[in-house]
Amino acid sequence: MQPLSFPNLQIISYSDQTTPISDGYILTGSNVSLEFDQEPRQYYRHGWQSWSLTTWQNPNFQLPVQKPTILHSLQTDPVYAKHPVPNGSWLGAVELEGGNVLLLGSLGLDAHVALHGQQLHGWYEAGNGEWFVYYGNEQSVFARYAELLGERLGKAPGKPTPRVWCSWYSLYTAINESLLYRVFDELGNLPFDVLQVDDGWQVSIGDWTPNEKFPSGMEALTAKIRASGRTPGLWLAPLLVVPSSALYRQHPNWLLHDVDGKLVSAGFNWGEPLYILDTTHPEALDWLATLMKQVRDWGFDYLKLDFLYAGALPGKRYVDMPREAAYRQGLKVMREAMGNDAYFLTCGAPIIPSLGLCDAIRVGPDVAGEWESYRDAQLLYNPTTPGTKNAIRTTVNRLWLKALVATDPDATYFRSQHNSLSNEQKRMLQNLALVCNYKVTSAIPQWLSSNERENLRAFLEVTPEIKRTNRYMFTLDDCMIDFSPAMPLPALPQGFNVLGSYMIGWLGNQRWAMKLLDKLGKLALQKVIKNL
Ligand code: 9PG
Repeated sequence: MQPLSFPNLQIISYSDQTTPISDGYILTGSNVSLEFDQEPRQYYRHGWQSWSLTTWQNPNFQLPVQKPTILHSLQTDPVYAKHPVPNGSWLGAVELEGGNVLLLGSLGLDAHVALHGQQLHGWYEAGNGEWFVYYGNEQSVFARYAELLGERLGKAPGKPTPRVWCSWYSLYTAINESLLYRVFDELGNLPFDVLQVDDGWQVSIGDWTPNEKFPSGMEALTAKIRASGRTPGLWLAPLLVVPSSALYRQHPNWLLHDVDGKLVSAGFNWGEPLYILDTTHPEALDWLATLMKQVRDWGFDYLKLDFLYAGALPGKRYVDMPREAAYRQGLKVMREAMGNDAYFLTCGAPIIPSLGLCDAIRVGPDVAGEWESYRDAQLLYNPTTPGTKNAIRTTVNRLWLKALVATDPDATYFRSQHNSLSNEQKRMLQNLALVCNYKVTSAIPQWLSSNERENLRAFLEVTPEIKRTNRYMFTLDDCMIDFSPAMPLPALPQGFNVLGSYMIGWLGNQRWAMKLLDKLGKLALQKVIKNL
């Protein structure tokens, strides 16, 4: 037990060791606590991976367990998905009287923080570790934490962030060679640096070779992109393996199992359960390195590696090591194999363990052409599913990471076709991309009015001066912007919604229902792209 003193605040800390540093303290211990003598006004919870909820919340509010549970390992840290008190990955913070913030942040991996009344409690899942404690103005507290993380884990080299066209948010998995070639032509001289091909090109999740929709192969695709003066980009989910893949049949021993010898599930998507490569298995690591070299040889210099959380799920690994250390080892092997000259975006990635090994991290859930889905927000109470409000909320609450790595807020929309966002909501998303200085869009020129196309061009060309005025407000040059409309969490299900929540939650856990949803999504998509 040890008193820690900050201007206007006395706290009691419990740890193995306490070391004062210039503007805070470093604690050491596998279990540490900070006790303060007042009710916190707000609690900052930090989500585990890109898509997981990051928000300030009422400390007395216990968020309902998000549904469906079949997606817990895909959307949250499944170990803590049902944790009974407010909690978050690696760090936690409280806003106290007067508005200053007290932060407890781990400086290592495999750490978690929870709030118990007037106490922040932090623990490492395996062994000992260091923690940073600081109290003061919110922006400086997070800035100092970022600095220390950078010293421990490394920073991105700070390459200029490219302006990216990505196929996902318009064409989804319905991409094919001729359609993409047509869209690339239509993009004309819009100032994009990267044309990134997303999910839909591969034979299967695990079999990363071009499918029948890309008969000319991947080198023809990169040649087409290069001919337009842009850099080719590619999406892969290299750590996932689905049962229908050849990889699953050929190398069952590379997959991550639990202590009972059962396969560890990374959730459910593409109508199939998701399994995981064990990133401590030497053969799996070799395979990953070969894959990275292969995609570089095809000519892709911008890589979006997705669903990376899978590598850090709990399991019994080939080499016994903490789960996030195992992930980081896999990430390092992939980074080295692709080379530092590739622009590397991690997605669905555990945040802190990815630092220092990539150029950019997606820091929020997927956007969608809809602000908030009634089903997902009101019935499933799921703040991680695709939706523009969810994406803005989590991204804005993670902007402190900008000091360490490029923060990808996901795509922006310009179209009114196939989109229900208001102009104001679209602008909020565009402004967030300017704040992040990370511009991605899936705009299909054929779907844009001439006005919308000009808005897109202007967006790609501007680099306004950004100032943060408070937690949710910024100025872009002289223009004031406010992200607070995206912050409120959904209301708790009440009345009829309680029954709806139960039913939809149950349905969401049925594999047949998820498969059906996948099929229906594909049908709807065919209609949308029919006229392209
Ligand atoms: C391709 C997409 C895009 C997108 C990624 C990722 O089931 N889920 O909750 C779920 C969340 C995100 C997601 C897919 C499923 O999207 O973020 O940009 O690349 O994969 O499949």
